[in-house]
Amino acid sequence: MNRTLVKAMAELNEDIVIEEVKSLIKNNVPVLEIIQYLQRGIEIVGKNFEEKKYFMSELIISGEIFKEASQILRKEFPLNTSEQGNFIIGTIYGDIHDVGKNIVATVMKSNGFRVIDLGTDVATEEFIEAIKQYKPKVVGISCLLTNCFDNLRECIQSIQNKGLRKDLKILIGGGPLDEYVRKYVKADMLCKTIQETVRYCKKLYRLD
Ligand code: B12
Repeated sequence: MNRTLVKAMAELNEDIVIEEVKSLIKNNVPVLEIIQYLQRGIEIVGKNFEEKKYFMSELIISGEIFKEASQILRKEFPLNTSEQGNFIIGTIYGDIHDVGKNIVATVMKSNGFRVIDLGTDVATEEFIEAIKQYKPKVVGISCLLTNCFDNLRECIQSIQNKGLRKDLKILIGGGPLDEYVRKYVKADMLCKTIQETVRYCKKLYRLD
């Protein structure tokens, strides 16, 4: 556990975050481990926001710092151009959080998937159109807001109503999601970590 990085992220100390990320890379610390430290730090930011110790401005800054660190980390992932299977990802409508989604997209790309990133605040219809066009085996939907759980449920139900779910697994992810939510929204799988996501998708595409 790298306390310096967790603390710097939690306290929004951009210079130290960037310095520490670079130093950990230099010392061959695995990229996914570095992401975990950043994530632990930003979780503290969220907690401070909840407890009204931080405000909207701090939330915005934390997202920016995480993105800057992700850009440095992105260069460390091996480029993989084999594109063995389509993977659609997007953040559910009503929700604009994209830091986690972007990391998942990057790691999936570097593991040989052709990633179709629909962005944030994605309408059900956009997911449906993309599924028809790209015919993936897996669609990943990100959701970080409790008040978007019903959107997630509606979206998944609509995909099913269109008859598109037979050969498709719907994967969900995002900080506040748990097994209870997965059952409520009727998703196939909840992945809390990037490793879990890659493992699950590789198994489905028989790439492991
Ligand atoms: C940064 C941040 C923001 C930034 C987002 C910037 C951006 N470009 O994304 C900004 C400032 C815009 C923001 C806005 C808001 N936010 Co905000 N935000 C956060 C914060 C601090 C960090 C989120 C983050 O980036 N985490 C780091 C990433 C790496 O983690 P992650 O997203 O969970 O992703 C990981 C996994 O979950 C998984 N994963 C994620 N997505 C997916 C998808 C798939 C398919 C898979 C398989 C896996 C997967 O993989 C990732 C890597 O491990 C969280 C706190 C928290 N604990 O999450 C609050 C938090 C999510 N926000 C919150 C709130 C309330 C808001 C606002 C409503 C505030 C307001 N009053 O306006 C708005 C909502 C705007 C909107 N409509 O979306 C609450 C949500 C509470 C709730 N349960 O609903 C939180 C939890 C803070 C809190 N504790 O109160 N926020």
